[in-house]
Amino acid sequence: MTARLTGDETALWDAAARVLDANWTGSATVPSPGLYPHQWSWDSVFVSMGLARHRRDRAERELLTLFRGQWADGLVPHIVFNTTLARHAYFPGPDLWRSDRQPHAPHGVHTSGLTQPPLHALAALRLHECAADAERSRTFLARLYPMLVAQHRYLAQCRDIGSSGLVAICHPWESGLDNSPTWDSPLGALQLPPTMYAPHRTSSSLPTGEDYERYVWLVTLLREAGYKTDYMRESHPFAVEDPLVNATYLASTHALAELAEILGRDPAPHRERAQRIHQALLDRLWDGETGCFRARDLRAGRLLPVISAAGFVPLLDPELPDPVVRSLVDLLLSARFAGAAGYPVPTCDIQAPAFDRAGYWRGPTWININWLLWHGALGHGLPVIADLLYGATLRLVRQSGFREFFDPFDGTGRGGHEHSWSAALVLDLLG
Ligand code: 9YW
Repeated sequence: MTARLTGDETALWDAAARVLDANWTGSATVPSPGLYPHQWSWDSVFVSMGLARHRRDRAERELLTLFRGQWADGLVPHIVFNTTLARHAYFPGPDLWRSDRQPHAPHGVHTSGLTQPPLHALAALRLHECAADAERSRTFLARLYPMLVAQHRYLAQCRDIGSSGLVAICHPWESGLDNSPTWDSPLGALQLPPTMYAPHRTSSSLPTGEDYERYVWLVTLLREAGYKTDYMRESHPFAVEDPLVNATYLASTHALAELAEILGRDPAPHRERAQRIHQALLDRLWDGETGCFRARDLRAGRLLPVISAAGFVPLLDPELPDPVVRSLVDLLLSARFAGAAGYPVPTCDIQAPAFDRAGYWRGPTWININWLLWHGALGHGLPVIADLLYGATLRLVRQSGFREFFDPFDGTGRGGHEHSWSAALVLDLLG
């Protein structure tokens, strides 16, 4: 903990640290006790950045434990299951994915077969930047670097389904924003078999019923095709280039170049790849008319209509042209995202018909999205935006605790309690 914190900040720091301590399993951190009892990929990324400021050894362990689930083709799965738990502890569990039947999957570890936003290299760089012992940190980086390179090779070789330089997601869960209204149109276009039935969720705030049938159907298709790239490219009905996923891919590609330099490796291939992603983001996902980035549906061959908070995450691109940055800032500060809301940033355009202030990724404010935009704003020298996000985020957790998500109008906490990334990112913000 840093000595310059006020008494109030110290209390917040201690409370956040207690959440991470309580959610530590001995080798990794669960996102939320009870609700999410396994290890999730982008949760571990955010958690590691908080742990780096609290218990450095655990930050490294968190990432290494996640990478134990990495497949031989480089895929970093979005869930690594804790197999000591009962199989019904969480749905969908290992039985849906059947990673044990996949030749590329690791032995003795059960995982999903999907990705999540690839922020891992960015986290590794952040861990290094705040390390007290640079030499020890380099040793850790040398161990992680080949795994990160394999992860990015997988994304470039197996997930560039549109041959555009961008990666495509094959399931809403890969976006991290599971039930975002952005997916309503491609999900609605799916032809489900008449016998399809998926167990329904019991929590009122999570996606249920029909959404779940579609989610499970997409996994079933991927599993039966052995999660193979040819199938994803040619036949899978859900393929979308998402601005959040690709902005995190770009930020991590830049981070990989920096890690290469730190380790005395060649950064040039990563720099070249970053250029390609940067250009493709602008060429394919920037919509000059609405002044925002939007997801591209590769199956329907069009940009998807809903404007969500994912459209701001390309602020992570350090080379975003000034007029694009200005448009994003204007939209972020407009009535559609900040106007009536006391607690930015809602996950969906407030004026969109699909906006739902309590609906998980359909409206509420999430700490990890605020953190990504705060980080992007700082990178573009936008202190007013960064301060707005910093202040609102701390106000949320002071008012409502480390909840999973929050009402964007009055800050009411919703979803899980003692949510790990909400606590971890507060530690990172307090620095
Ligand atoms: C689920 C763990 C995960 C996050 C996702 C979020 C949710 C799991 O929880 O998905 O069961 O719906 O959407 O982003 O990684 O916190």
